[in-house]
Amino acid sequence: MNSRLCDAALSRLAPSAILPAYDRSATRIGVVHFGPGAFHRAHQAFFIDRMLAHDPGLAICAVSLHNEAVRAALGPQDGLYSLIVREFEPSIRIIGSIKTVLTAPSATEAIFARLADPTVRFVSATVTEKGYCLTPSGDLDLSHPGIGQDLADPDNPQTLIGWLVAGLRRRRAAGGPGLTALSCDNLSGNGARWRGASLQFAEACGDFDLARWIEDRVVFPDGMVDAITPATDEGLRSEAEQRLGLLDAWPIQREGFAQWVIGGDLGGDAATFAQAGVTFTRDIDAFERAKLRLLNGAHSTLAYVGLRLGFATVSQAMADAKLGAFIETLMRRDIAASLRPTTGQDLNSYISEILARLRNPAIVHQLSQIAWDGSQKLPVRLLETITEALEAGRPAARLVTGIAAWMLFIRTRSQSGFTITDPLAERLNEIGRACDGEAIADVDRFLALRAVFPARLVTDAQFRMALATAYGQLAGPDPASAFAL
Ligand code: CS2
Repeated sequence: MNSRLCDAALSRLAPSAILPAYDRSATRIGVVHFGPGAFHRAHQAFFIDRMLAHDPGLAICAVSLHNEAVRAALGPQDGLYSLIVREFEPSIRIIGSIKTVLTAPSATEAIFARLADPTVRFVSATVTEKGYCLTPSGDLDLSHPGIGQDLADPDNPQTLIGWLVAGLRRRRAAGGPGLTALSCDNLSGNGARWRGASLQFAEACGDFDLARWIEDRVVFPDGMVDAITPATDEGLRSEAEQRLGLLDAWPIQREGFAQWVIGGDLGGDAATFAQAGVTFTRDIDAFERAKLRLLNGAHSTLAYVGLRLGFATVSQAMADAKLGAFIETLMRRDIAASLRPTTGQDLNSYISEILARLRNPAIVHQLSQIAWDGSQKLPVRLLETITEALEAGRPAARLVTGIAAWMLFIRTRSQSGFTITDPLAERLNEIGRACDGEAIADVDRFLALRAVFPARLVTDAQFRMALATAYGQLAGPDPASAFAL
């Protein structure tokens, strides 16, 4: 049995492993990150690992909001884990940027101390779309159970919004400086939405002075993040152990491509971020829209259509000639038409690059993983594009296919008793079980979901009919007829 990966064991690592290029004992925490899931550890923690060679004051205190799993895995490893980057020749790198892992329910005061610590310059988050507790219009959802709980008991927060505002309250009371909040989630205007929700929460608490302080002293730049990161499984654990010669309880894997674009300049930290490969732009909206609509819109369409056709992974679905061609046309025609490329953005090349990434057989990315949380993902990934297409008089038939496939996915899962992973799972199960296969009636049941479908779309006859047509084709004996070009 190999010994565990940890600081003391680094000297025993296999020579092929890339080690942190800095002295870990000299690093200091400068970032508090909420949500140290696989994507954070494959992406932001990787970029910060590169930064630490230039600025040892940017180590991460990772905070899990709900469960002990990450702390249980990385605590005995001094926060270390391995990252396998699947390029032509896979590489394995030890990531040392996470110095401490705390679990919110059992470490409240320790987390508040970090948030009030003046040497902490950044708070960041990877909590997925649902973690911001927003309404479809992007405001704080004051009816959200977690927000209600945090308003009732603000000193024991459960949500990202509750934690940040309570932490800033202590920071302000201690006379601390402002800080920068970096959202690393797939939301358009992710920084602005986090800022707006935080201000609304502080005001709902009646703490208007704090809200003004946040307005003046905390910056929330928007950011676009991208790296395809398949979930960790036992096969990856075995591969990591074989490559390292040590046991890593939670190795991470990702594709070779990784991109982090920030709207704004980060002041004195910009050079360190740029040195690590982070890019800055004054037109973050163009980068966010392109990524969320092209890559994530294709991902969600592939997930639900691919599962209907019996595929398990992204590359398997893309290898289907008809489906692969459909996705390429969807991207190059329907989604590209909704984008406004900025200076230096070459959409055709960007689309070709994304298609190659989706077709990469070395990346075993489960469609079932992408299919989670459809009620939170589809509005920003496909519904906004559809709305704009209808308003511009552009065709929307290909765009609605992914939505129709999601409806069929929910109906099939709910009627076969399989779990639906989605914040609206209870409501979706009710709808799915009520479906009887009559296309327009089934579609109308889903369109009644105001938390997903805006009135503008629900009242659009063309949208409704296109949905019903695609839904009927996908449910029928020849589902591929739904994506005949
Ligand atoms: C995926 C994303 O699971 C999903 O919803 O579409 O996690 C995707 O892999 C990342 O956004 C890629 O940057």
